[in-house]
Amino acid sequence: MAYASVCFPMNVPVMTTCPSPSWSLASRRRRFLPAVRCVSSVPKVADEADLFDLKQYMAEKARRVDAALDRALPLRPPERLFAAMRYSLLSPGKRVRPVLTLAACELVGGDESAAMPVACAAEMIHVMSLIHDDLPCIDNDDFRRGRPANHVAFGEGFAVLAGDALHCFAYEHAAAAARAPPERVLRAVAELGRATGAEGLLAGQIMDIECEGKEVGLEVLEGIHLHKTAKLMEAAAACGVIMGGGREEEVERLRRYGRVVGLLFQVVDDILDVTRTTEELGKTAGKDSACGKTTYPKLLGLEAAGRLAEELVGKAEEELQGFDRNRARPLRHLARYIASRNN
Ligand code: GRG
Repeated sequence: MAYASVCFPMNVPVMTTCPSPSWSLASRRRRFLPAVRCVSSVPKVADEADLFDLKQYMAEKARRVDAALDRALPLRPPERLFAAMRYSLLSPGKRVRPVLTLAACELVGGDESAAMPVACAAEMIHVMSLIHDDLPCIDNDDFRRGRPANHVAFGEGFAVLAGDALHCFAYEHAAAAARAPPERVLRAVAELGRATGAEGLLAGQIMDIECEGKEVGLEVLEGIHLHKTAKLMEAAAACGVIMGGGREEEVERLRRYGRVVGLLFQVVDDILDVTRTTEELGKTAGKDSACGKTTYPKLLGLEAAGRLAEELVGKAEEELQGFDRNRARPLRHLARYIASRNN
C-alpha cells in the first residue's frame, strides 16, 4: 500500500496496515509489547554517572533563542499582522526544535552563531503550525502556551495570515541572516521545506484529519506522528549538523536521532494528555480522548506506553554513540528530558 493512497484523495478508507517501509518501527516493536497496566506518569530516566544540568542548559539556550527571535521580528507595519506573529512566536514555548539545532551544531564542533538563524526558522515553522493547528477548522483549540490561541486573540483571518507570514519569514530569515557558507544555508532551507510540506508535517496533519473518529492501528498512528511531529525535529537536528559543517554520516545520524526523539515526544504527549491538567500543560488536557483520537495509551495502555518511551530514549542514545561524549551530553539529556517532562 503506497503512502500517497493513505493520504489522498480525502475520505478514502483509512488503512491500518503498514503503508511504507519507513513506518516499520511499530511492527518491529509489537513483538515485545508487554501486558497493559496503569501508571500515572511518564518514565523517569536517570543515569547517576552522567550528571548534567539540562534545565540550566535549556534555559540558557531558550533565552538566547528568544532574544534572537525578538531581534529577527521587530514590530513594524502592518502592525497588527506583526503583533499577531510576535504574540505566538514570543509566547513561552519550550524551544525544543531550536535547541536541537544548536546542540547538534555544537556536537560537530560548530559555533552556535552559525546555526542560530536556522534554529529560529525551525521555531517559526513550528509556531506557524501551532497557530494553524489551533484554528476552528483544524483542531479547534482556544488555549495555547498558557494563553488564548492566536485566533482567539486576533481573529481567525489574522491567525491564518500570521501563520502564513511566519512560514514565509522562516525561510527568508534562514537564507538572509545565516553567516555560513551558502551551500550549507541552501541545504538547510531545503531540509526545512521538505520537513514542513506535503511529505512532512502537512502530510501528518492530513493523515490526522483522515483518521478522525476511526480506529487506527500502531503503524498508522506512528506514521501520523513521524510526519506531524518527528519530521521537523529530524530536520532541526540535521540542520544543526549541516550548519556546523558536519560530515554526511553525522547528518544522517542526527536525522535518525531527531526522528526517534520526535516519536518519543509524541508518545509522552499522549501520556501527558491523560495524566496532567490543563494548567500543568498550558493547553487543553484530555483533548485527545475527548475527540476520540487514537493515542499510544489508548492502544497500548499507560504502562506499555511508558515502556515504549524508555525504549525510544535508548534508541536516541544509540545514535549519539561515536560522537565526543561531552559534546553529546546535551542531546543525551534532551532525550531523557523529553521522556520525563511534565508539560
Ligand atoms: C501550513 C505548511 C503548513 C503546515 C501546517 C496545522 C499543521 C499543518 C500541522 C500541525 C502540526 C502540529 C501542531 C503538530 C504537533 C506538534 C507538537 C507535538 C506540538 C507541541 O510541541 P511543543 O510541546 O510545544 O514543543 P511548545 O509550545 O513547547 O513549543
